[in-house]
Amino acid sequence: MKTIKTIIAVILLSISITSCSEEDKDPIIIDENPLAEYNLVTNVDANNHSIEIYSEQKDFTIGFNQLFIRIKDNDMDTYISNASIQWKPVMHMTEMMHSCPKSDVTKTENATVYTGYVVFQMPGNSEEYWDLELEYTANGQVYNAIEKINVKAPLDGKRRVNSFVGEDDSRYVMAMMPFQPEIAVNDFEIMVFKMENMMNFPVVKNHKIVLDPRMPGMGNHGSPNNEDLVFDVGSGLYKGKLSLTMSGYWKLNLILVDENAAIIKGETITSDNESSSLFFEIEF
Ligand SMILES: [Cu+2]
Repeated sequence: MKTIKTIIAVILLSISITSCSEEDKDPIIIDENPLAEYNLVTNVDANNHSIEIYSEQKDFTIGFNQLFIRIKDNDMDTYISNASIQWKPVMHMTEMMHSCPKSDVTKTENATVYTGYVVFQMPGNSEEYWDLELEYTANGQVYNAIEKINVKAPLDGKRRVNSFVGEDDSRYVMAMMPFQPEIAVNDFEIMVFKMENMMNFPVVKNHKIVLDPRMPGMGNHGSPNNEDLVFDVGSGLYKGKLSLTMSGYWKLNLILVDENAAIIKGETITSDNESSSLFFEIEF
């Protein structure tokens, strides 16, 4: 009887130890990758750090890229929190070097995760390539890193970015914000940047974007209830409504108009003119 009691006591004790240690495991779960649902697009090894860059997409792609960064201290085997990060993508072309539109890198709710966006206006090729320059401060020390990155054209070949010279002789970059098109009136957002010089691309404010979506494969018909895009100060985006009445290939014809109603780029669709020189494409 006594041995049975002892055995029961041992069993109970071991159960409580097990459940206790199970609870103790919880804090360790912090080590789970908070970016597991994103794609690791590059890992920069520098300064005994691994700088991991994640994207919503599979690769660095021309157009809008929302990116996430974590910096791992390889000695400590921990991720650095409260770093401040600056980045500069630079394309090395045969004739010149230039950057592209980008946001600042900001902190997220997770202290080890930083985020920002980059709008690549052209892909790399065998002779021309992109570098990502990083300067970051961690634990009071400034570090630099640089990594060659592979910026690709989208697999479906659809246009999500326009890089052009406007009627005002300025250079512009215009990117479509990623969205899931549906047979409905969709929220539609675009970012517009001016190429001030080779390295600076400030957001263009207070213009207007006229939207005329068409289906070239079906007599170039349009759709009702579209709304032209107007500038939203809070987000820095141009926001409007895109009406898609059926699935298939749509050409989203655009006209960029400045604050004085002067056309910067794009043409009206008529029976003689089937498309604008400024457009995005979707197929769904
Ligand atoms: Cu280039």
